[in-house]
Amino acid sequence: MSTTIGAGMRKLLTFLLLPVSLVTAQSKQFVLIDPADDLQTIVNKAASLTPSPRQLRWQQLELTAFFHYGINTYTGREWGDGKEDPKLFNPTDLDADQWIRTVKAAGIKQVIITAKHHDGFCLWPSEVTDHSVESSPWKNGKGDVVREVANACRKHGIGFGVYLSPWDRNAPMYGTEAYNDFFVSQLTELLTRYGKVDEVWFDGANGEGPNGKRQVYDFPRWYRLIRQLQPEAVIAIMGPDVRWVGTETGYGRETEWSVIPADNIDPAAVAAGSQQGLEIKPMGDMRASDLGSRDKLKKAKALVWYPAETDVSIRPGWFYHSKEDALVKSAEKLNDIYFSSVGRNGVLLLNIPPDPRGRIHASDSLRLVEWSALRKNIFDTNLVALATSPLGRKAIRSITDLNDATDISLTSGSGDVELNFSAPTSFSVMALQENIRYGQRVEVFILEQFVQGEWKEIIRGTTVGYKRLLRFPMVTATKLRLRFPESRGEIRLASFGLYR
Ligand code: FUL
Repeated sequence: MSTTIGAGMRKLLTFLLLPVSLVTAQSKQFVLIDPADDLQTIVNKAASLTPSPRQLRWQQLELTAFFHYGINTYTGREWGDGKEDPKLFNPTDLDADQWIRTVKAAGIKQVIITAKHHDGFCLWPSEVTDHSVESSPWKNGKGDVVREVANACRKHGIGFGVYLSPWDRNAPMYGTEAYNDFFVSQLTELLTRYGKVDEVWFDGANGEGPNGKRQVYDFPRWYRLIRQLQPEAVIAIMGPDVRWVGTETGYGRETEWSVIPADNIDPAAVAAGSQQGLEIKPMGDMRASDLGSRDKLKKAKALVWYPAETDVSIRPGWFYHSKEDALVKSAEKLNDIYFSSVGRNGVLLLNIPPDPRGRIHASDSLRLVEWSALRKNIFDTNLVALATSPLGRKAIRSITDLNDATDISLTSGSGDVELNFSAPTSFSVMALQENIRYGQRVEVFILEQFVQGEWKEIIRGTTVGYKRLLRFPMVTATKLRLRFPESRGEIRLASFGLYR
């Protein structure tokens, strides 16, 4: 957003000088659908949307972690009622550096700490409540978990995010307008005390507070504050940048579009230029099995770039309970989740809850180490890099160089990627990536092998987006082709991997 001219002046200039189509073209995260648009026009509009820089950075992380930690860690509950004695919070050996070292070794690039869960207990010494670490025996009330996590993130080059629960079962003013001010104060503390914040996570839970009242959350005000104080932070999942995938299983949709309809983009605001960046949470049915097919686009009023985050816990619960030590997900299960989240055009948000000592328990860290070894083993050698192709060496390099900004351009129907191996080559995993800086376009892809004079299908799928991973029974082939029979325009293929 321009800061060199006043908002009123900018509105006026935009309104006078630019037709609506140009106004929307400035911001590529959303576009209005005109009732007169035919399907092809709508599809072209969908194909033209791209992530904002903050959304792109976030998508490239692929693996992120949640740390659910707080008073519940000491009561054995999942949802506290806000009446817990802060004195219960007493980690004996809190080591945030160990949390970050553990997740970093597993390839995780960003973490989110539950600075405040629904029970209202703050892991940092908030100025606006005593219900915090300040009233706990830990470090004689002088501790700050949020700071320790932020510092460890900075030291290890890991992104840092905060979860601040809008629902607060402790705050006495919850359910009144004063709570929105209280929430703004807490958010301001989190966004100004700890350096760069990369993600702010708002949950949708909106239960009753201590006085039995429900709160009307002032989300627009909170978004404005975040944009002002931490403009590079993505706001998830009750926010404009990142959408909840719709389940807490770790499994995203096989067909996962990052461009989906939104019902609440205000055409008047867009035309007036006052809605240039997306500063509202797109509304619509975000839990349906199909969000972004042509059928859905046809009925849309507006389209937005609104990618999916897939959250799941490594344990049955979100918080640590010792009785769940034997129920930590296996490396194979985590890998299946990886293929079904990151491998389905999502970002995985894996919860790893610290234990009452204030450390990641060995049961969890062992599984993380095993899972990461499993991934390294699978993705060690990209066989595509060993093949020749009529497209040439340079093209093969572009799609195997691990750089998602280098790509090859293909058109639907005629732009096949043919590969020839000098000897029969076996593989059972395929990885594809679109260069989403140009948008998401692939609607159907098919991998085929040439056997006895004929092309025979190995595997097919629908969307690719930032990343698509597929596993299938081992195939041995010397001649292959990857086809894209349906797409929403030019395809920018950033990577093509085949692995054993
Ligand atoms: C939910 C919360 O109610 C859970 O406790 C957890 O924090 C999860 C990530 O979001 O809605």
